[in-house]
Amino acid sequence: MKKIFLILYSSFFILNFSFSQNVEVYPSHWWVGMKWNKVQLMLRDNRPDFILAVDKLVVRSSSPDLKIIKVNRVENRRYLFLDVEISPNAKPQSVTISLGGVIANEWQKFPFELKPRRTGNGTAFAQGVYSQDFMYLIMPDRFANGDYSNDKVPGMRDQSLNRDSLQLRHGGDLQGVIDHLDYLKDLGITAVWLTPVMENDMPRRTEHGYAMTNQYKVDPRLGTNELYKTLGDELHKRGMKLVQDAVYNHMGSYNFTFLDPPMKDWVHQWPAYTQTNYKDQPLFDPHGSEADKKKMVDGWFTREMPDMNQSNPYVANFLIQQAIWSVEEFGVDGWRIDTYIYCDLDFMNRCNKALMDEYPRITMFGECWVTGTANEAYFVQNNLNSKFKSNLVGVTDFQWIFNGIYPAIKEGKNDNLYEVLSNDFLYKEPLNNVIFLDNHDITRFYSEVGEDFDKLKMGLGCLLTSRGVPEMYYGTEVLMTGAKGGRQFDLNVRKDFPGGWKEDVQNKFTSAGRTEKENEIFNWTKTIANFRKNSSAIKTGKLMQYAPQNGTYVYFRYDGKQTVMVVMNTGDKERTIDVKRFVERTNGFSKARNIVTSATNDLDAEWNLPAKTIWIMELNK
Ligand SMILES: [Ca+2]
Ligand SMILES: [Ca+2]
Repeated sequence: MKKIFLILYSSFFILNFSFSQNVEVYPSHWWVGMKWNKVQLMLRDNRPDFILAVDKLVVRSSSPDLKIIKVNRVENRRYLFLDVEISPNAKPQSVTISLGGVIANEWQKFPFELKPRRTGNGTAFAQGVYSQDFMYLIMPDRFANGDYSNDKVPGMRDQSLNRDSLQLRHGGDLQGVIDHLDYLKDLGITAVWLTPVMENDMPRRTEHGYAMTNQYKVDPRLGTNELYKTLGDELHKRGMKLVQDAVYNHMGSYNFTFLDPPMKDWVHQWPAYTQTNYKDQPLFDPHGSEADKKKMVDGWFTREMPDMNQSNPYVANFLIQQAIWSVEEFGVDGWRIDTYIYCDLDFMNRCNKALMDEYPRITMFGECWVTGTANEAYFVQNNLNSKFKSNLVGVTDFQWIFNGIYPAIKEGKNDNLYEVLSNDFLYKEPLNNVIFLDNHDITRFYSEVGEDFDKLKMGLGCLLTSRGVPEMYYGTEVLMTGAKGGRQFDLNVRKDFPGGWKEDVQNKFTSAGRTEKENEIFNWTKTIANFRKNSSAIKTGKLMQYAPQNGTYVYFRYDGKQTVMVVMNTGDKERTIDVKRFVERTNGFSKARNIVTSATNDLDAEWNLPAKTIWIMELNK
């Protein structure tokens, strides 16, 4: 029986040698030995007048290792969804899938590769991003231009290229990121998160990447799929990690699945354009209305960003498979998930689970821009007694920055930071919260604190010693400024990194190109980040904080091996602290060494803390 099958398959292959150029396949290939071995292939005939779902359609596979389980016809007959199953024992090979009607010469054939798994099998990649890491956020169009030949790509809708306007493209790319990985490593960075790199073939405002038009193809102005793979490899070579920015909630309105949808409910349809209410409360409010909840989840983010219908099983498979495919293809280590709270949360749990099943160490953190710790905890693994239980590993911790750091550092209100951290009992693992001073959507921290150098130093000191996964936005280490608001809205926080373009007069990637102050903040960051790299107490230890007193705030990071004491005076005047008050944690130690200046203080003394100062002290016997 087996032999006959083999003969049939091989003769079939020989008779039909040329492949159709017209069938697009998503995902384009898969791997042998994956847990996710039942794959739903989305096929599309890219010729306007041709259909794939012909009458009396027959679909064949050239290999018994890839079985066609089900052929799904959908409303749009130019599409087909094939459920295939890959044998657990399959060897890497190229399978030919053929589609045909009654007449033999009308067969359309395409190759489908079953590839060997990426080297390391999920150990050398998919490593997860944890509190041990220091993550750097880059908007690739604005960081460095490593390839001038891809600045404008013929045929793409946005043909702008003008660095004088923040609305237009600037030419930065993946090669520019690769060229500066050693700079980042030197700074102490261990993980790089890029705003989305997949194709955004939109007519305007394409700098941010959140309006994807093809989720499987790297934007040609940033590079190619191959170059993105190289970026992953180059990061791993340096012991660093790749974080991919996923957008599951929406896509760009020029996405091919919106211009030519497989079915009407691929996106959420409303009788008239309906925008989300941007309100997280209806999702957990016991008094909330279904109408508000529906508007929140199914309403569109903007007119240019149609809302994907994740309760449609075809959409769900498309998104989940794209996620797994990206990890294996590019060597992704962790995910940042955009607009998490606008997604179907049950779908998000399924998607996260599929990734965690395939890659046990992988992590994902969601953008949960909400106000209130309980609200934030709802969207992540938590200790709440709510009906819905999220399996999300981490969140972008907007409470830490907005309700904790801003009041503490801008106004000297340390109590606010103390209170925010005291609410950590709501999180299952607050160490997984991603903390930050700034990102691509909010005012740069240096501008937020009125370009007060001491306040920036305090902020960075806190960022690198508080609990959580610290994230730094590109350029903060060289005093980049930019405030959100006004006509430019978020564009002032998306300026170019000076030195990323060969025509730049200043090059702040080198110490010679930086001013004294810029070098001071760069070295401040580098010193603490590199201390942190070897500090078990900060990376994974516990936090103990003391109620702020007399304008000062003191917390400890500690484990069985190490104790680090962080002392802050956020006020305008020198303050005295009596260190004996902290005996619960200083017991057994006699000295404290400042990890930046190496100055040593006795622990049985009073310390005079200058105004606007943070001291990070390692305790010694
Ligand atoms: Ca370029
Ligand atoms: Ca939505």
